[in-house]
Amino acid sequence: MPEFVQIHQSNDAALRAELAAGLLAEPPRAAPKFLYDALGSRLFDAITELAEYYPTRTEAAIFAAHGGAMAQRVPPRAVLIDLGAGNCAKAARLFPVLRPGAYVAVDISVDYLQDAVGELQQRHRQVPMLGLGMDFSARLALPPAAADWLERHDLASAPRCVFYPGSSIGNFNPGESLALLRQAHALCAAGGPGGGILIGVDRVKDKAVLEPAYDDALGVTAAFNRNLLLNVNTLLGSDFAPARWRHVAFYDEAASRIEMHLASDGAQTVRWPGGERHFADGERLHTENSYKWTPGAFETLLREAGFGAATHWTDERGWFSVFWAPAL
Ligand code: AVI
Repeated sequence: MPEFVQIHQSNDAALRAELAAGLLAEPPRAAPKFLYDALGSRLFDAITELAEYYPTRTEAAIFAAHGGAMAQRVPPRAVLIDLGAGNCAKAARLFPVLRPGAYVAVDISVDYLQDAVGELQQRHRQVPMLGLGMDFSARLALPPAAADWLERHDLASAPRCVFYPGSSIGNFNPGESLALLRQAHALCAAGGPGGGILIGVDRVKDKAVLEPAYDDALGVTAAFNRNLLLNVNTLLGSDFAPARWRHVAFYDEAASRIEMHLASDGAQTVRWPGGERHFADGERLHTENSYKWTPGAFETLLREAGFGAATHWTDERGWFSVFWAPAL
């Protein structure tokens, strides 16, 4: 049977304070984590099916084509630590090639993990599995309950493979990415020799490919972006009217990032208990960045984080890369 541990979640008051501070900031912003309520997560799943959104299927093709080569780097019987595991589908597909000795699925809430880890456990009964609910974007480290779980399964000194697919690292700015990778390195280095990180990274490419991926013809990404306003209304008690906000997504070449915003359609005032903000016509609320990397710049970042020389696999168009970097 899998075990589940939930580390404390931000309470409602803290989330409300964070949201209000963002809405009152110059320029106004809301963190991308607010895109992912139940409907937002389903809309994101729909995005991954869109013709324009190439990252998910490109990464899946890289894993399918090069899984065997990856398995030669990732030590067998490693503790596979899956960051942002969700439905655990990506790790599940790699189980037959990576043959992990244990599986730790990490996501913001164990509620997202219960069913998927339960099902995976049915298929791999001999592999100890732990579902860990925690906000690893705030701090990535194994909580004492997870360290105890490893001890109890005699896995405290097994090599650790941090698995971070999906190019989610791109939703952090370079400084935050470095901090997260340093923590990932410390996590691997605390296990047995041979561990490292297996991470999916979206690459710098032509604007003509990047921009439609974040502004699709069906308007699914627009709905995903606007749904953040409904989630904010629920959490903060605000009165955003999603129909009065336009989805804006563009590639900033100098910063190597897609920016997602919501632009006010007409002048309007948004109110919530204890606060309000006036938005001028066209004024933007910044909701997400998605950084794109060159392989060289990402290798340098991995080095700075403490990892050894990286290897990466890519698709034939060179649009996406999966990196393996040993912890040394
Ligand atoms: C989750 N993350 C990697 C997605 C991305 O591509 O940055 C989120 C997303 N935003 C709009 N479309 C997809």
